[in-house]
Amino acid sequence: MSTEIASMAEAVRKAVGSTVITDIHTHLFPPSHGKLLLWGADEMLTYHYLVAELFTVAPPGLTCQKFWSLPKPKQADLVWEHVFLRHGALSEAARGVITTFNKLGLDVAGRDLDGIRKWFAAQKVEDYLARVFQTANIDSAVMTNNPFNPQEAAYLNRDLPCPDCLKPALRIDPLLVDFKSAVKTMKDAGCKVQLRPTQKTFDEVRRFLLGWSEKIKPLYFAASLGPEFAYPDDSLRTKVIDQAIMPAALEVGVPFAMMIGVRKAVNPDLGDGGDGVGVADVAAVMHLLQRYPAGKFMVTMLSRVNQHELCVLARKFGSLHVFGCWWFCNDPSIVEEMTRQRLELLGTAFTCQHSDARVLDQLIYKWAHTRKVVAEVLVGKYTDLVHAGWRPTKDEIWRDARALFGGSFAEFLAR
Ligand code: HDL
Ligand code: ZN
Repeated sequence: MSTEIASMAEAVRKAVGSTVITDIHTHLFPPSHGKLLLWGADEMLTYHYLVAELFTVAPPGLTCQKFWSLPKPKQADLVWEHVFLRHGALSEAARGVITTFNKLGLDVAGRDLDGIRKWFAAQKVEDYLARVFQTANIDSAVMTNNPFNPQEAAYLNRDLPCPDCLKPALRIDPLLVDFKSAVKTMKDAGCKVQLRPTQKTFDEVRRFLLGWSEKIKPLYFAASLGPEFAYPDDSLRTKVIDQAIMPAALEVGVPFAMMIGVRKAVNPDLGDGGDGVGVADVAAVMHLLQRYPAGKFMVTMLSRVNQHELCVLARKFGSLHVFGCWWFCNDPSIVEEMTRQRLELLGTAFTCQHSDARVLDQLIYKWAHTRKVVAEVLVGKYTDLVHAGWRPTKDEIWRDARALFGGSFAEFLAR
């Protein structure tokens, strides 16, 4: 028996370690979108997770204001000095930078940041992107394409080249959390919308969504929502969902992806790093699933507290696809807990992770760390099965590994 277990465990670690990954939510951009695509040592070191960490250990004289006034390499120097050298790269975001440098073959032990910078400076972004995808073994990564961001919209309207490994998603937060700014954007785009929520306005919002869907062919519509998100209620948000977003999503035939539980700007001085987390109400998702039986929904939630209830809901509705260990959940201790819980409640009918990478190079560490955790959870599950007489074949192990890393998502989209 122990030989069987050992051989199964080896097969699982190999399959999870080598399966190709589909990364279903990132903040990456094509190289043709210029500086929107972040990459390299200084971008990694100034990832907003690490900036927030810097200010947990920063010396008294270093204020956020002073930090933001510095050029990026100087910001990166401060993170490297205070988070890495003086306090140890023990956090997930810090350890991730080390993993990435290591897997790129850089001299981590030497701690020569300038030498590492020189290596990155010698990379050509198009080739480097391909190298990162190959190193992480990712077939494609879904972007976050936000037509309400003027800079992004300008690039998107130029139909610039985009490598096939980057797939579009239409990001629509302002429609739900800042309708006034959304109306301005849509008006500037020629839509006959007004702040007063008339049927004409909702029809124009739907036309805006259909127009962008025709242009970029998104895999899904996406929005991040606060812990207070409720549906249905008598808010404008419910009307926008019912009169515009869901009719457009159903007409285009794409899921509506909701990332729920972010408490925006709890400390605005930290910029993107200033967001927090709150426990949300899974019933809002339940009501959407009940209201739209023909709809498809992808949901990830930010609070650890919400995970079990979300999994139970996904057992009740095949139209709900649970994905990722989002943001503050993307830490090995919670990834392990969530993956174990999801396997126990959903089998392989979920997507175990998304990288949320904002910096291209992060793909390498976010997936290396996830593979390691998920492999050990799966070894445990298969061990229980082997002890009970079930003999998973190597093909079945590879099938199940792929399912968790994008296969189930592809099946969900195709259903
Ligand atoms: O709203 C989102 O898509 C979040 O993922 C935010 O971008 C967040 O800042 C983040 O980067 N999380 O990892
Ligand atoms: Zn994100």
